Amino acid sequence: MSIYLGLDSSTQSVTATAIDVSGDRRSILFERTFRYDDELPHYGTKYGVLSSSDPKVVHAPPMMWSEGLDRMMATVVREAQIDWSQLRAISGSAQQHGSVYVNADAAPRLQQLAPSKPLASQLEGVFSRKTSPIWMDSSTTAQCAEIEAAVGGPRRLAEISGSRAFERFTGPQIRKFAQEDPAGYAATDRVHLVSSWLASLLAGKHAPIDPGDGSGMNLMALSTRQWSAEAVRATASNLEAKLPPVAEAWTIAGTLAPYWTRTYNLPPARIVAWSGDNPCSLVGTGLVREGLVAISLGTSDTIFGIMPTPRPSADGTGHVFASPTGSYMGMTVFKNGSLARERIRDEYRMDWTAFSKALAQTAIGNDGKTLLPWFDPEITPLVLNPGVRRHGIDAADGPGHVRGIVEAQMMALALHSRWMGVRIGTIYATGGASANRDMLQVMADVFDAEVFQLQTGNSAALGAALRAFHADRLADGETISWDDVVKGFVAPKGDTRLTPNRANVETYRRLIDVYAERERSALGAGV
Ligand code: XUL
Repeated sequence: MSIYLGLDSSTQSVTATAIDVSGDRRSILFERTFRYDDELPHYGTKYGVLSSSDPKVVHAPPMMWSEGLDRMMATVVREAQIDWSQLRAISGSAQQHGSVYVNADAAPRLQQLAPSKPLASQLEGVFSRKTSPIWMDSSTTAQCAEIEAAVGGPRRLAEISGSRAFERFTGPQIRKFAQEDPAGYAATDRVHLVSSWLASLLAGKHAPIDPGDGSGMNLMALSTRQWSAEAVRATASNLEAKLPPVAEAWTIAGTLAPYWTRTYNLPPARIVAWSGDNPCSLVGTGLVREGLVAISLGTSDTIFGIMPTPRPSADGTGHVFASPTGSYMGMTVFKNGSLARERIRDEYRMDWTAFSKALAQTAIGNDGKTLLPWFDPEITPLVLNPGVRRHGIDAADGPGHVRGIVEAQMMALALHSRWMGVRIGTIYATGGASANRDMLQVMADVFDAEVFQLQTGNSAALGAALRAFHADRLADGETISWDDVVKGFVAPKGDTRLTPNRANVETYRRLIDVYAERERSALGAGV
């Protein structure tokens, strides 16, 4: 038996997936998720984030993520009936862009974590910024403009880093911190991403950032997969010294530190660099070749696929990220994902069954009625002042809203992934809401593509476990292809296939132009 553990610290929850790879026998041994709000209520988060009076400011406590990791390791060891002596490597995935600011005490504290004391109490005082801005934050428009101006404009920044400046990206967030709290910035010895911080806790020393998650910072040069001196200079003074090194996703960051081996009776497994949730999902959905795309329906809705050569989006919509397979990925991200679906479900007092029923009862195309689903500030397209715009849908019409939100989300996904220049014929659906086949039928019809459900909705945690396996084999001096890494884990089941319905495809071909026009006119009116 060779056991690999993948962890995913997402916006709302933590997931663990343990896999066994023994020759051709490959299986998922264990999967477990808990929500931060339920498991660690003392942090006072709602949906994993702290409330704020300004909807543009969205932070979460870095201590909660740290304690969440500890709590998940305890849960895994307690609940999984697994021979943990066979654990060979651990890797992880985390929500992207969120940053963790620590002072010079962090390095010695990481090294000296004592098994006899709770982890959180041993981290008291190491965070030089008490709360961490996360990907849902959109409060850095001024800093985005300053950084773009300093490097020669948005196109230039996209050429360097794969994306124009985005409010949630780490560089603009670091700049804002340096401007608003110069003393806190000066006291910061290291700026980690959520991913590299959690890897550091496991390894008991500062871990590197991988190029996949590094691409979400507006600081890394895609061409070299190293920090871009130009972008770093444009962001904040003395930043180079505060950034961990960038190292490929298969880097061994260390071995499981004594805190973990002694507290949980685990072997000194290899700790593989962590990455972002989307790069990990790329592996966990088996998108290791060009031509397929995945759509993840989670807190954020994302669409992504492999891109062998980086082609940044000319209109500034999407991102090119380095992929943990060593290649590149194109991606577009929407903020109004599952929380927007849940708002409609809750507002009209439904459960998911009633939500699906409402979808089934309403006419395809909603008789031309649409809504623009901007409950919260939106990333794609950029909407800073939120508000749902309804076209013909009555405020009391629950089923109309259900169809309205699902169609809006699917049309926005289709519209804003055109920049990738890929004819999408097959989609792998993942994330919590991918369990809902009625929603996936709308996806198939809007995209005119076949849609498959994967074996697990937890593709980020599975991707992390598969990356741990890949890195472990490389560290042993073996060569292993990515096709071989994902074999047996990610093949979608044939009986989950949904195919587009001709008549519906025609309806959406017309409606998407109407939707695009309504979106354009809302944007033109100022949002
Ligand atoms: C990616 C993004 C989100 C988060 C969610 O750019 O902002 O998908 O990674 O966890």
